[in-house]
Amino acid sequence: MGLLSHSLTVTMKIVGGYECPRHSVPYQVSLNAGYHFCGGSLISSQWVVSAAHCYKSRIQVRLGEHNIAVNEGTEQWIDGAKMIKHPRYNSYNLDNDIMLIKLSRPATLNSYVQTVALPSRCPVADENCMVSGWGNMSANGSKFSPKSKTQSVAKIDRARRVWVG
Ligand SMILES: [Ca+2]
Repeated sequence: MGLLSHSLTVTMKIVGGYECPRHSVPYQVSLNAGYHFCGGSLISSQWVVSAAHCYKSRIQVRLGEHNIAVNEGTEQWIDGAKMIKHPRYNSYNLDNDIMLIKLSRPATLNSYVQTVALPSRCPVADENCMVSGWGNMSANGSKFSPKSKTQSVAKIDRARRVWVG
């Protein structure tokens, strides 16, 4: 899960994406609980936006990652201090599937770790958007992710909903 070019978070998995140029999506973070389980986007030095269905009581935010399986020297691992689900999140239909994570200390912003701007407007139907994250590079999962960031292009399919997935 990542952020769109218009700064909209999506909940779908990245399938059939391609590997990003290293650190070309510096706001994309990995959420870790002993394993990678979701993505998120850094919106300020101390706040990450993710999806409410990714909620856990303990989350470590991993910033500056490209390959999440190896140490590349660019990572900042910061524990989440507060995980705040949207108060009207509905786990049945995923309405309001959004969560804020406050970091226990501010991230150091550099060329590997950057914030992304929040959207200034809502998306429209059929609008192209860029999705990033870590996921399978084929739909049936037979081609394993290199554990590196991938990105893909998707379309907004419902004009009144932020979530694509
Ligand atoms: Ca790494």
